[in-house]
Amino acid sequence: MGVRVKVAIIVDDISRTFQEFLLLPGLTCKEHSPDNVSLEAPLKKYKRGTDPAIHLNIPIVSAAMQAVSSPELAIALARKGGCSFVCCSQPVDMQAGMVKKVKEHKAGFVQSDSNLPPDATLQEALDMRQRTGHSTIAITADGSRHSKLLGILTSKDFWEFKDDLSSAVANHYTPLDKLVYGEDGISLQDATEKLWHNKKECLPIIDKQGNLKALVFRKDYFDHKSNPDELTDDHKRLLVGAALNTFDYLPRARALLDAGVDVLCFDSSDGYSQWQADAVQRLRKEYGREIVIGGGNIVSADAFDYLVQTADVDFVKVGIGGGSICITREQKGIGRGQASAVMEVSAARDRYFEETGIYVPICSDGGLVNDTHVIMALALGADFLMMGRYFAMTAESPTPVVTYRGRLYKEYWGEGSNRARNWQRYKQSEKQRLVFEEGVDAYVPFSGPLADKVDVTIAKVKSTMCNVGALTIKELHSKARVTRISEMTLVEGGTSNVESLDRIRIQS
Ligand code: MZP
Repeated sequence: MGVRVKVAIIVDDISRTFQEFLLLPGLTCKEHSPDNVSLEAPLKKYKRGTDPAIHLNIPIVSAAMQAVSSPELAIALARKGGCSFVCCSQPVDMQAGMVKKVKEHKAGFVQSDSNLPPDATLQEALDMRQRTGHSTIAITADGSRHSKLLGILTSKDFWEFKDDLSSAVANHYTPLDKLVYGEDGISLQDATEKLWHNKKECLPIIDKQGNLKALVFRKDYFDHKSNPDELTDDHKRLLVGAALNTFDYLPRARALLDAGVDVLCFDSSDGYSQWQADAVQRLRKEYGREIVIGGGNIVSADAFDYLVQTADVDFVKVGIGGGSICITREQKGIGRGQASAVMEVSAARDRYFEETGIYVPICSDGGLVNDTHVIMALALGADFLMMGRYFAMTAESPTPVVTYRGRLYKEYWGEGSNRARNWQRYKQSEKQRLVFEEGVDAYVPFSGPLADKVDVTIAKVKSTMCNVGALTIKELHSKARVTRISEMTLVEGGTSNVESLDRIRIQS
């Protein structure tokens, strides 16, 4: 007679991905126009009947990865209404420095990066213009960005084909006494008023000693006006997040909070752990409930309950093994299809809300291959989304653009790859030696400026929400009806029985 042994529980569910679903249209009423859609998403748990203390204006955040969230990308994304998470796979001071850079970015106040001393030649000015693409050059006493401002040289001050290019810029620039300028401490609103009243393109800001502090440009005002979703704190500084690990989280959190970080989030490929619960509780003891701490990553309802009830996190990140550069599932046989994970965890979130009146937002992290996945992740219950590859492709990610066979690419590597050497996140032994990799080192096609890409994604999300008949993400959650699709439905959804013009053009 055989001995009955307990075997693994087989979860009665197939692990599903976003690709396997399609949304069905709901009734679109006259008020369902993209202009009326709000994509606000909570970033911190909140009680029924209250507003979240902090929210995103668009439901998109960038991944805490070396190849993704640079300060430049964080600035560009916050200006669109989202938020970046600066990676913790770097020394504490470097990470805090990146956060500081974002917080110090004063929308509208630009640090002058084109400066020359008065004895520089017009040729040097021309070379600088070509190099930087900026036609406004500050002429300062020693040619550095913060020394005494003598005047401004713009393309209106000399004629490239008529003037002697070997002559000094001192003979051409508009001196300070003929310029309209602002004093250090002036508000952006007052600076803009000054530009407008005086019909100027650029307003230099100087301190009491006459040293150049910043420049304010008319074009930036227009740019600002065209970014109505800009995500700022109470002091009008851009919002930024940063990642923590469960090892040096105390000194790291201290440095990040000192630098002005708005949101903290544990970055772990498996967040269903006592390490994470201990770390969150320790941080709560130190800094209280006010600070925002996200937990994860998890893929099941029990893990959600644990992180929310035992660890006391403010939001939960969902996703294991679905990231584009991730080989965790191949290497360790652990993870879950991203759609299944999001559906189960969002059901747990809703149940928790019913029982306690506390809403804990969830973030779907990784594996979003295109804009339809963005829409599907939201429809299946995510409050907001974290993406790596999507942002690594943009001009603002920290890696250089490279060409390969005539096409433009950017480098993108996983935090669990040898290259990232993020020992804490993927720590496999006490010796902290990376025994095997969980991420790959790769190239992704270059997709241009972040703003253009995000605009298209947001336009598609809003348009689809109108098709469903939803004006908010919450409404999308409750109204979305999805159907599972067959392989043939997928084929039918592409072009069929036509020759695409692109193909014809390539062949001819
Ligand atoms: P994706 O948007 O490129 O598909 O996925 C980004 C997400 O993959 C990150 O936010 C993170 O959760 C996860 N990630 C980062 N590094 C690795 C790895 O090396 C990884 N395995 O899985």
